[in-house]
Formats: sequence, C-alpha cells, structure tokens
Amino acid sequence: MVTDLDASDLERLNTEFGRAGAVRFIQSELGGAVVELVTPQAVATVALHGAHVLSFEPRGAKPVLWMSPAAVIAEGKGIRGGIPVCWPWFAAHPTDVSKPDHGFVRKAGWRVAQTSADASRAGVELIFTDLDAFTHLWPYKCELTVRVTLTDVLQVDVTTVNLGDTAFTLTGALHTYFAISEISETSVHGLEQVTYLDKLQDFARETQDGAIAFPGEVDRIYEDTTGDVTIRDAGNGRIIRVAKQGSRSTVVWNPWVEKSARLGDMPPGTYRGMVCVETTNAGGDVVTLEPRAVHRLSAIISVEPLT
Ligand code: TA6
Repeated sequence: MVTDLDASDLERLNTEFGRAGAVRFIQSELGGAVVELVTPQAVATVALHGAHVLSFEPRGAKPVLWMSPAAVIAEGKGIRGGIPVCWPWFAAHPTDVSKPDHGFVRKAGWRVAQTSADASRAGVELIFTDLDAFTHLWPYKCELTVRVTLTDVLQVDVTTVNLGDTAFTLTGALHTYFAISEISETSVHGLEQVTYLDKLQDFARETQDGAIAFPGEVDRIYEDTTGDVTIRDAGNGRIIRVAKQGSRSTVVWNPWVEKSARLGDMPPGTYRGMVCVETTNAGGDVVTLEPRAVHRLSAIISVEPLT
C-alpha cells in the first residue's frame, strides 16, 4: 500500500523530495506516511493516503482543521476529518448508488510528484497514479493531482486534466472539516440570501436567511456562490475564512447526534467541535471537461482575529 511506507521508504522520500526545514516525510500516528510542511508562520501535514490534508496550524493558534479521535488511515477507508478529496463525484453517484459516496480517490494511495520550498512557503504536489485500477468506476483518461501550498495560509488545488478524446462531467469537493470551540457559539457568514438545496428536506430549495446557525443537523448545498465564506468561531476568538476558485457551490454540514452515531467514526459529542464548510462542484454546479481541458478546484483557508 503506497501509504503504509516503512522507514526505508520514508528515507527514500526524504532523500528525493525533502527540503531542509520546510518539507519532510514522517510516519503519522494515524498510520501511513505524511508530508510535513513547515513555514515561519504555520505547520501542515498531508497524508499520502487520499492526498488528505490532516492538519493546519498557524503558529501560536489552535488547530484549524478538525480530526475525529477515531480517525484512522487504512486502505479503502476515508479519514474522518481534515480535508477529504471527493472526486470524481460529490456524495452519492448520480446514477449508480452502488458506487462509493464521494468517489474513490480519498480512500486510496497517492504518490509524490514534486515538492517546493522557499523562505516563506512550502508545498507538495501529489498525483493519483492508479486510475487504471478504477476504470470500472471511472472509464476516462485523466491526470489528477493535488497541490498543497502553505504560507500563513493553506491552499489546496485539485487539478483534473482530460487526457482522453471524449468529454466527461465532473463533480467533487474539498470536504473540509473545521475545528471550532462549540457549535452553539458558531455561525457561518457569506451565504446570506443564497439559495440552497436542503438534504434534510429531500433537497428542497430554500433561501438562506441571515447567517447560518446550528440548532441541529445541517446539510445544505448552496448554489451559484463564488465568494468567501467565514466561520465565526466565537469560543476561540477567531474568524476562519474559506476563499475558493473553480467552484460555484458550497456545502455546509454538521451531522449532529444521530448522523454522527451512524457514521461510526465520530465518538459521541464530537460533532460539537466541528463544522464542515466544503468547497465544491455539487448540486447543479457540474463541470464538463472537454478533451485536453483542465479544471482546478481550489480552497484557500486563513484565520483572522475576531474583532
Ligand atoms: O458533505 C456532506 C455529506 O454529503 C453528508 O451528507 C455526509 O454524508 C458527509 O458528506 C460525510 O460523508 P462520508 O461519506 O464521508 O461519511
């Protein structure tokens, strides 16, 4: 398994791709190999499994991303927390419910393509090289990469290149789990008056009235929205800003009590410390990629003091 590397594999990766003081490969306590990115302003870690950002911590600040205490890195399994890469479809497959929710690349190993570093930034680009093993799920020739760039800001880019001679449609997400102090003291802003599909009402279309609060489970696809979304994390005295490119939809989700229990890797009560603000191509936001076309889905995450 690409992601369960031994010491000699880590040594080889550090020799080939390590950058002194900025990029190193280590064994994660979740299991599996991770890339640690270090800049003067922040630290982040990225699992080779799923090209999955596990953590983002500006220096002196609390973790920005939430990770379930029950999260593990295992072949064929998604990691509950951080930034799952949902590709080549978002949530249930549009025509075949037997296919895995949120696609398949978040549950498999990726390889290192390149790394970069300078005085203020560190980055890694991972590539999914096993698409040939998934033609039963996705019969198209593509190049799929995830680039993670860290300064004091975390940027994640998912790039799809259509290498084939037929067009295909694509949905997906950077399904980001944010750490917040307490869900009852948290609100999400920037989606006021935006229409959304409410998954809890069989995708009925509604309009957002004011900021988003969380009196219970929330699972919504906001449509035709390209602006920044902010999370007011009052308990931590901060604003988490989610900017984006290549996306016209945003998903906001908190599973609350019953859904958390059904998920199986969210211990009781942990839903109170998290909220998902997902950078998506979801709902009606479907990307059609012509031959040789490129689609890039980007999330840019930063933290500001609550003034
Ligand atoms: O993005 C929200 C959502 O679609 C929820 O409905 C829930 O299913 C969540 O994704 C997590 O999905 P997962 O397959 O990771 O358990």
